[in-house]
Amino acid sequence: MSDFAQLAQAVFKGNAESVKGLTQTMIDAGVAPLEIISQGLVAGMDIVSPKFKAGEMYVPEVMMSARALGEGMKMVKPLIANSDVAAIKTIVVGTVAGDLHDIGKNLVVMILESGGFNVIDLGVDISPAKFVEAVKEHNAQILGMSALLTTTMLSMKDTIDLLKEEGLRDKVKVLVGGAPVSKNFADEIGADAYCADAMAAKDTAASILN
Ligand code: B12
Repeated sequence: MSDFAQLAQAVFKGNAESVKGLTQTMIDAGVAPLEIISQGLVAGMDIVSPKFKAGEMYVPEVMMSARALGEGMKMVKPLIANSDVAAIKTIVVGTVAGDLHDIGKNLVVMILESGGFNVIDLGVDISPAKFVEAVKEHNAQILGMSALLTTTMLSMKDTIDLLKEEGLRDKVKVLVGGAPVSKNFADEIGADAYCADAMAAKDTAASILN
């Protein structure tokens, strides 16, 4: 098995120690950081995605894979040259105001990172003003909002309205998700896309910027 395939397998199996060891070996051998990410770390997640979609893997296993991948990412990220960083897209993510649910949001963050995105995780209970400020500060291409309560999901609309007021709506794509959220709701509030799960978030984020 090639080194890349071994690394991908370690991610798939959620073996963080093995991921760290193999990543270090590649770094020491002078393999390009973006190659380690795309052909090893993200390739491992590409084994996970279809299995999760098919119901052959469950949330805790996916989280272990994503966590293992995150360990590798942490080692490789500082080595990425500035020119490459410009090519990496930034996504600001958070759970909306009044809402403290973050299990799904955290999963989305990990999977987006596994897709090679630079993810700014704002945490929970994020007001429209904080979302908009973060989009500005980080020059984000995508904003992702999570809501798990029917009482808090309307805050997503407030954030989109504020983006419009600030003249930023054309500069950032808005993805929404969470159990009570639907495609209809996303259309109603003027979001760009609804994602049913973390894998869909990664696929949508990749396609929506093209
Ligand atoms: C765990 C949980 C909690 C935990 C949260 C812990 C934590 N750190 O998150 C605790 C116990 C703290 C909690 C508290 C409450 N909860 Co609660 N909670 C749940 C529960 C059981 C599971 C949610 C979960 O984690 N699911 C697993 C994750 C993986 O799935 P997910 O969140 O849907 O995320 C996936 C997708 O939706 C999508 N996604 C999610 N976000 C995003 C964002 C983007 C950008 C994208 C693209 C995709 C995306 O991708 C994710 C991964 O695949 C749900 C029940 C349920 N069936 O949803 C109730 C539920 C959401 N809770 C509920 C309620 C009522 C509450 C409380 C008000 C209870 C109370 N009386 O105190 C409080 C509210 C606290 C607050 N202010 O937020 C209700 C909401 C009812 C409603 N319709 O509004 C639910 C539905 C339970 C119920 N049937 O009554 N809760």
